[in-house]
Amino acid sequence: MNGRASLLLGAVLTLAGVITIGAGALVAPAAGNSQGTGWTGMMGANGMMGANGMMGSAWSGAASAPGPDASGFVAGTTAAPRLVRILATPVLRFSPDVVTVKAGETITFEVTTMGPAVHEFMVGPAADMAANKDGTPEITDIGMMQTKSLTYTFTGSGPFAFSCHAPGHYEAGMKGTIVVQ
Ligand SMILES: [Cu+2]
Repeated sequence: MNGRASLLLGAVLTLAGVITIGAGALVAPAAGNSQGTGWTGMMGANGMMGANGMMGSAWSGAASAPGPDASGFVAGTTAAPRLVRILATPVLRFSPDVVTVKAGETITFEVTTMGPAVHEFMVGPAADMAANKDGTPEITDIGMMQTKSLTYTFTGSGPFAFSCHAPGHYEAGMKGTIVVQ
């Protein structure tokens, strides 16, 4: 598949994903009618695009470890960082866009791109996000369905943040907040 065809396919898959979310909400009260069955077959929870299908499983192989407010929380250390998974979405948002950490905690962020836009993930002092400061820890060129990881230790009280600096993305609001407890 050439690059252009690949890009087009990506756009179609992304569009289908957005439609699935809408259709799922619309047909939920009327499950069993022909329209609902159709969406479920190809695009629904167990279909190609759904939670257990091709698009879902590609990024849900490992769940985020419990956060400070959840039972089972274990603070991440440099020897055993805590895993936080973040989705970079085609609407130029991170999901989740707020991550809570304990002061001094070491976190491994696993960032997966969903959709055709290529994203970046930078994390560090909030002031360095706005400035896109050179030397701030960052992973780049995270393409569709790719996952890349970055490990960062949150020393001090911050404020810390994360952001994407692919052209225009930060300006469009592709940023997130680190809450230090
Ligand atoms: Cu981005």
